[in-house]
Amino acid sequence: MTPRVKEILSWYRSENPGVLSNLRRLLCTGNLAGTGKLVILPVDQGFEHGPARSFAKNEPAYDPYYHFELALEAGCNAYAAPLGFLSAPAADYAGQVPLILKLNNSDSLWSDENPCPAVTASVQDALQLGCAAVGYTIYPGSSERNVMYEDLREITREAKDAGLAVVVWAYPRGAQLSKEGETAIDVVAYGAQIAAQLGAHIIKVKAPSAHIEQKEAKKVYEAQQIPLTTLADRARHVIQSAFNGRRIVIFSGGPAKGDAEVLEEIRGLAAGGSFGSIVGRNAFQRSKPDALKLLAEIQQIFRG
Ligand code: FBP
Repeated sequence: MTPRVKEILSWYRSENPGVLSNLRRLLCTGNLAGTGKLVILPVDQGFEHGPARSFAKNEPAYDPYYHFELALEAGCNAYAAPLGFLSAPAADYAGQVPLILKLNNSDSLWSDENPCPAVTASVQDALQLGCAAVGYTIYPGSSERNVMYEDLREITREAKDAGLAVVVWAYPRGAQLSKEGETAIDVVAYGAQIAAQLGAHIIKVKAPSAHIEQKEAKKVYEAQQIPLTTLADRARHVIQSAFNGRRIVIFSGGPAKGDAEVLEEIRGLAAGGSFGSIVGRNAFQRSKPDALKLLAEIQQIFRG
């Protein structure tokens, strides 16, 4: 336990000892243990985007065992996946890396302007797998958002009763948001706020752009001259929007890109106070040696 981890846990003091222990597990595992930073491997893309789009670039990644090995060898704080990918090899890796079970998922075979993921696993599944946390995606901006918020309310209550931490993927999208608006600074910050209000312990958002989607918000951003020029400015604003930095906010890696681009983005996020990153495609769509090298560089940046 380091002073920084103690400080972070103090923001969650209203939670029970089970939840606090699991947050501590997440913060005190892997190469970044004790720093207050997290690098998590998420592998739900097989479900979300389909197997070929996800794994054909690096064929070993079709194998659910591969991702446990990758998370362990890379010294990640945790590994997040849907029920099938987690449970297939889970017995062979019991207790070796903190797990986050994604409790809902969408597929790409049906495109819906207003998506609503299916609930694909339960808190009971997470307990049986020995998970540290459950994960849940909300799509603020979808006409179905209230279904997700209300399901999450129930899941959060159940997870916390069982002593599990709650990680929320806050991904605004829906008919009334433009494509650019999905990552607009005002929208990403709003998504982070909603996730915090819904009881998330860890909030995962996409890296925000400088675009402002909502007219009423734009007036305030301009009047208050909220700095948005650099990625660091924007990351700082998103983190401020999640209870003034009293919630762990991490940023997703996005589609696969070159090392230099990934690292530049991570530097910007780290400079803005990001608590870390959740890096999927930019990890498992590279050969394992390349992924290990990149993840080590990412961890080095967050370590400072
Ligand atoms: P990546 O690093 O691959 O972007 O993974 C993060 C993630 O949140 C995954 O958990 C999820 O499958 C994916 O992004 C969703 O991406 P999109 O919303 O673009 O379909």
